[in-house]
Amino acid sequence: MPIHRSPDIRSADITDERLYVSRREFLGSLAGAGVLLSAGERRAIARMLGTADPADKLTPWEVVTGYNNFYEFGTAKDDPAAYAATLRPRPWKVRVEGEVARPADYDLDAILAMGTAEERVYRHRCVEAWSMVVPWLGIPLRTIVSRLEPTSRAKYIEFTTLRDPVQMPGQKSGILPWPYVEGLRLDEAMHPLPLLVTGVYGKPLPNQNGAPLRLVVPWKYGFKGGKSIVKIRFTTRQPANTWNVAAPDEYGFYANVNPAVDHPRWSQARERRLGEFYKRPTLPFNGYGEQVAGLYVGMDLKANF
Ligand SMILES: Nc1nc2c(c(=O)[nH]1)N[C@H]1C(S)=C(S)[C@@H](COP(=O)(O)O)O[C@H]1N2
Ligand SMILES: [Mo]
Repeated sequence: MPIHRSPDIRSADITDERLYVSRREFLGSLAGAGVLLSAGERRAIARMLGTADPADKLTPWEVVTGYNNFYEFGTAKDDPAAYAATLRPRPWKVRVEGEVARPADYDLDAILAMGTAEERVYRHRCVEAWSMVVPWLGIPLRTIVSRLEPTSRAKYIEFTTLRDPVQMPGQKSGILPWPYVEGLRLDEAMHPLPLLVTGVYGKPLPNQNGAPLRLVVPWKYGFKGGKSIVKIRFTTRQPANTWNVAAPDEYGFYANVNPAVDHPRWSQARERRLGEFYKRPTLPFNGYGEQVAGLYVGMDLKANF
């Protein structure tokens, strides 16, 4: 099969747009021109759609889908891939409630119809000091939040994972209080970066990665990315997020990636990119500081860890 070269993409055309380019439009325009992309070219395009550092290489599919935290299916990294087949991601409903003009039980498809899915390559950094680079596919969270119309009293959003010990046998253990809950400040949720993720590597989200809908907030530790979301609640008060409830000295609400704030039991200054041998320095806000530091002006990030 002949390999067609992709058209020249001038970086000047891309830079400003890089957070906003729709993958469907962009890749669609290439496909329409009969262009087949090499893996390298696909990586180059994916980089333009979100990753800050051009040296980032995508973490292989096998690792992204085989090395997971999802305690509803066990605490070992290979448990979710081995056991998450019991999760039934369809049909799926998402309850929207609290300080919002459009509270309802929405069919997943109604939520997905509120926005356009885009592919963005994001660094993903676990508090356990491993990291990956992942081509997530998802709808910008702020698009969906805007469509739901938070009231003027809404200051935070709480995201709740499914609770069903039949589908999620790990919930029979008391390792964490169930269901898993995460939260964001409303202005964090309205930032262009967070995605409500529905897929990865151009495919529907595997169960172990949080099918059918999960959060990804690239400047925060991985635990903020709640999986298999069934409820979105708008609140006036800061939500109690699961890891903060379980171990308040170790995990805060903000969880901004911060090499200057150590976890009580280990340093957060360096990380191992999965597949690499040498650790690399961890970047403030996971490398997204230019885009997000403004959200935290005047806050003590050591106290608000
Ligand atoms: N419901 C739920 N969501 C969760 C978790 C979990 O145990 N349960 N683990 C979190 C943690 S600690 C990380 S690092 C990421 C891992 O996401 P990934 O498997 O897609 O890499 O999911 C987060 N979301
Ligand atoms: Mo994590």
